[in-house]
Amino acid sequence: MDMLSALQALGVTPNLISDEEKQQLATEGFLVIPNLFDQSTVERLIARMEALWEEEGERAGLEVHQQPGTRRLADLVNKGMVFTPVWLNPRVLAAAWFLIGQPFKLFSLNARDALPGQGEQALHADWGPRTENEPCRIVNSLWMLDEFSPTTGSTRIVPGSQRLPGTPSDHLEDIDAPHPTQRLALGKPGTVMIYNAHAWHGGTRNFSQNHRRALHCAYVDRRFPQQTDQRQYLREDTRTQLTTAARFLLDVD
Ligand SMILES: O=C(O)CCC(=O)C(=O)O
Repeated sequence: MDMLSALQALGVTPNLISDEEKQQLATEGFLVIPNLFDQSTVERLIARMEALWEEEGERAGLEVHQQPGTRRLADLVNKGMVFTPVWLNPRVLAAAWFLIGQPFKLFSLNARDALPGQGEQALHADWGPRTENEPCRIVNSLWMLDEFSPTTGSTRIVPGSQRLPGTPSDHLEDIDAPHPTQRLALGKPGTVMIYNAHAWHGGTRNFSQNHRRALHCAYVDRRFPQQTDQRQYLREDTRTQLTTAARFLLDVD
C-alpha cells in the first residue's frame, strides 16, 4: 500500500481542510477546530484514561517519559480501540498531509494531565534544532478533554515560530517566560488544536482545582523514527482489529 491509497481508504480528502484553514496552518502554524468530537466520545476517552492511570500507577507514561506536575500515558494505540478514531481522524490526517507533504506515519499517541497548581513548560518544539528552510517533519494534535481556558493550563503557542531555525533558546533569553506574541489554545472538551510541531509551544500552569486532560496525537515524515516504535509495541489483539490502511499508518507492514 502507498500513502495516497491509505489516505483514500481512511476517508481523507484534501478538501477536509478548507483553503482558509490551510492558510492559517501555513502562516500561523496551528489551527483550533471546535467540536471535532462529541461529548459521549469525551466521556469514553476519559473513562479509559482514568482506568489506565489506576491500572498503571507509577508506571504510567514510562514508555515515553514521565513529567513532574503531570500524569501521563503512552502507547494508547495498544490500550483500547476507543483511541482508534483519534489517530485515524480524517480531518487531522488531512492537515498532517497538507503540512508534511510527504508520506507520513503515526509518531505517538500519548495523554497528559496538568495537575492543579502545576504543568507549566518551557517553550519547545517537538523536534531537534530546525535547520534553515527545513520542511515540516512533524505535526501534532492536541485533543482537549477538559475545558482549556486561560486558567486551566492551556497550551501556549507562538505563531510563525515554526519557520525559525534552531531552537527557542537560540532566540529567547528566557524560554520559561511568557512570549510577547504567544497565543493560548482555548476550547471546550471536544476541541482539537492541530499544529506544525516545529512551532514553539508548551503547557501553562493549571491554576484551577480540576484536571486538565488532553491527548497528544502526532505524525512524522515516514523517513524518521516513531516516538513509540509500533514494530516493537503493536499487540496482536490490536493488529487483528486494524485495517491494512491503519496498519500502514503505524508502519507495521
Ligand atoms: O499538554 C500540553 O499543554 C502541551 C504538552 C507538550 O507540549 C509536551 O508535553 O511536550
